[in-house]
Amino acid sequence: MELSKIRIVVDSSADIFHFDQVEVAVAPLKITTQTAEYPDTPALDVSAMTAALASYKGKSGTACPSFGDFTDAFGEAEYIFCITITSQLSGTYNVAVSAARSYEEEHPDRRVCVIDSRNTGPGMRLLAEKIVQLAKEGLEFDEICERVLAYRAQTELLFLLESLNNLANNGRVSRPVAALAGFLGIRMLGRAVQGVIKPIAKPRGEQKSLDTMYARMRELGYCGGKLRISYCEKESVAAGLAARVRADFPEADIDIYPARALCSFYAERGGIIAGFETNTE
Ligand code: X90
Repeated sequence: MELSKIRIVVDSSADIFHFDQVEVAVAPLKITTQTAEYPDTPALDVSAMTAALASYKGKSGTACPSFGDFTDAFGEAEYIFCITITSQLSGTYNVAVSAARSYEEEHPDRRVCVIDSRNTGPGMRLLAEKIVQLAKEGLEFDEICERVLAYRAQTELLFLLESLNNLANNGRVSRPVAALAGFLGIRMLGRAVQGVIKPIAKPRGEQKSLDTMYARMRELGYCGGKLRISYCEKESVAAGLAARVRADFPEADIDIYPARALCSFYAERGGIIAGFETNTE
């Protein structure tokens, strides 16, 4: 397909606001406290939000984008690929699907393919990059939809978190799971499985945690393919994972970047999220 006919629409948990060759539009999630609201847009100072939340004692939560946020993001585009955060943990996917239906009804000549990423952040970025690649290879709209779902099954998402407070307070992990982390340097290493958070280890200390994380990547089939790592505040943690990968795969395609508001809120300070390809050189 011609790249100029495509628009990629993501919710803000993808940490993407711009791509070089393809139009991108973003439906923002929101972070809310009893005293402030932070729309997850490029204008938001995410570090300031993280700092403000660290000293805030009241309730905080998040809200998915509205129907109108998605139709605004669809704009006037002819062919839309819309990638959302896992439908198991957020209402975003359902909102996107209903916005897509009404968009297609209103414009019978236009198409929207809504993809439930079954994860978030770097996992969504991998899917977006794949869409661009397939379009460049000349595939048609329906083929791209199919192939991107097949690709999703060849990717994995692991995350290493220092605190699970915000996930637990908002019911995205259970209390017993949350209680595992946060004491005496214990972290949670988790994996996205069928769109939900599955704890897989509770390593202690940064270096050991990163060793465990990389070992798990290898077990899941990572062998030098793409790796995308987002981090909240501590870039050194992401760099530590990348260094382990580079020791075995010096040529690996790795990208490291700060998470925007939604992923920063849940990953919390010191958290990293890694999306990677499995079984591809
Ligand atoms: O609709 C909403 O309010 C958004 C809710 C999002 C809840 C979960 C976000 C998790 C972000 C934590 C590590 C990666 C989890 C992978 C999911 C399967 C970051």
